[in-house]
Amino acid sequence: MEIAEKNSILKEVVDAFEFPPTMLEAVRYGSGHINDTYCIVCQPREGKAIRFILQGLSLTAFPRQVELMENFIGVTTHLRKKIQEQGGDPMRETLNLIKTKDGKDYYTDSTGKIWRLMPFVEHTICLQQATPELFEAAARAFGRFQMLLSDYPAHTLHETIVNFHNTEDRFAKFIATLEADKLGRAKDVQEEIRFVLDRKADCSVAVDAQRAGKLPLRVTHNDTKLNNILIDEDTLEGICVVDLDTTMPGLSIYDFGDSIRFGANHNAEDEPDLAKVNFDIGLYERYVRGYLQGAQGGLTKTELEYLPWGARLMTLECGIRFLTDYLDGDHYFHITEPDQNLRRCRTQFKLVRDMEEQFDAMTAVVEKYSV
Ligand code: ADP
Ligand code: GN1
Ligand code: MG
Repeated sequence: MEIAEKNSILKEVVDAFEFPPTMLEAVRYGSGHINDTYCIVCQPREGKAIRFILQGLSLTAFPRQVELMENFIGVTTHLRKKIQEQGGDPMRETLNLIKTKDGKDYYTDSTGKIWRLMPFVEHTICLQQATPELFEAAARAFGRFQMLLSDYPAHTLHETIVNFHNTEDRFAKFIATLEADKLGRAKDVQEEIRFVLDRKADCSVAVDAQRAGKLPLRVTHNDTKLNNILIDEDTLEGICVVDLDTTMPGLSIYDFGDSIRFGANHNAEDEPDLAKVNFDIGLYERYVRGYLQGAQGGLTKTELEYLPWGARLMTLECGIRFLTDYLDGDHYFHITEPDQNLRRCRTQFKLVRDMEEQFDAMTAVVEKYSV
């Protein structure tokens, strides 16, 4: 068997689960920035090879790992029931856990990190960038996900990362990191720092509306990137929402906004050439249409009004988070090159500028599909 990373922890983890007879390989998989994801390929005695997804949860991002898995189990159990009631296939339309040899839902390794094993949802595609059709399909699926969870008892969910999308709090953490300036990097990123400081008031827009009781607290995914949805190869519909680790009480505008942040453009998140980074209002329109269709009229008038702010804020917030991690020494987001977090921050800020310029048009698009 080829274990791509000759890593003793990985061997320990693999040994904790029961796999079909011959394991062919265990290799790093996907392009998530947080968890350690592996694809395990096994050859049973008969039939075709079988794939699994094995994931180790980041201890840096998720210090409350047991609570996180309680959320995961609660949410997927609820989704499974709903999917079944609606005549769907819960093995394809949500994530399922495979138990350890000693009957547990996950394995805790000798460093305290939790690992979970899931069947690989086959005959699906996972995209980094979308065509308009597939972006709209992803939007429908994320809208539907929100509605499937609309009757989930939100108070039973743990806040896996406290203040995850509290942009005001993200601003405060940025200021603290800037003041510490551990690596002396601040002097070289003055323009980016100014960009954040100039938008301090914006950081309060969503939390102010929530505090004023204008926006309802819902169960939200909170990380609705395009690569967190699996699209059926044949129907080209979004079928399975993955990466449920941040599913907790939140605002619908966060889920809408994070999808726009990542998908309504034609560049990679770390594209170095900012001339190639442009917010595409055509893609935005397709997402609005799909999301509202998937949400089936379940959003309030005020939520609809704030959707464009969701896009602007999630993009600003993500840029602030990348810049904060850069100033802090790149401890949170996985990087493969030294300045990657800075490049990611710059693309986000370029997109924020574009959205600021086209904000009236963004609002008009939502109005067009809200009637
Ligand atoms: P991260 O938190 O690091 O982003 P994800 O849970 O998103 O981790 O997993 C990383 C990638 O692995 C996803 O973008 C997706 O491509 C793939 N993936 C995750 N779970 C499954 C699954 N059950 N079946 C198929 N692919 C999966
Ligand atoms: C992380 O795990 P992943 O790669 O799907 C991050 C999101 C960011 C995103 C930026 C738990 O998502 O909040 O928006 O990177 N997840 C966590 O690409 O912090
Ligand atoms: Mg992911």
